[in-house]
Amino acid sequence: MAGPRGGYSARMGTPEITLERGDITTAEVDAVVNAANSGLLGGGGVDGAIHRRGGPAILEACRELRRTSLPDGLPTGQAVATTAGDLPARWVIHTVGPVHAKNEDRSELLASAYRESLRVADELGARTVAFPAVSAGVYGWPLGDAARIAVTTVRTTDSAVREARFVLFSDEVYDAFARAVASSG
Ligand code: AR6
Repeated sequence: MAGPRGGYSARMGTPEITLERGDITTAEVDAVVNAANSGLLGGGGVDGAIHRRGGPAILEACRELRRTSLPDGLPTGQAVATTAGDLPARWVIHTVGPVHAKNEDRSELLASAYRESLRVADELGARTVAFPAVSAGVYGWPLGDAARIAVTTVRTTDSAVREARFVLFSDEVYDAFARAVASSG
């Protein structure tokens, strides 16, 4: 394929999407994505579960990021990696999804959270990546929209990641993702 400067850039391909009902802290993958907040110092939901199960090394690595490259925290839609501590993965990729807003379309920020997570995964050399339903809990996104944006974004992002495994915590969330996969072809 002709690149922007007339050279040739090989397309890496797009990840294969798989769905699983379960707890992401048990996922045996190269990298686990965390639905974090900008402060990066932990929280509830999947963030709390990852820090609990992964142990103090993750929090220590997040504190180090705040001390060095991210003094103001991680902006919404961005992603950054740390050790996975005691999780059965090599890295945690922390991303911050947008809070849902009724009067503003923040879809692009949610898409960015997935794209940036895949970009960081590529930098790390991760080939299997587990994702939660970013922004679909405390941050209030309607499940159908959250699932559709997640699936269409991952499906259209050029990446060397082979498998993007959505690990979904309830039947309701799983069903929303299954519908999104079915309707995105
Ligand atoms: N494995 C997989 N999914 C999980 C797990 C788990 N162990 N635990 C919860 N979920 P949320 P957000 C699901 O609220 O909406 C935190 O306090 C959950 O059922 O964790 O992006 C952060 O620090 C839901 O479907 O993330 C932020 O402050 C999905 O994970 C804020 O919440 C996401 O729900 C981020 O909110």
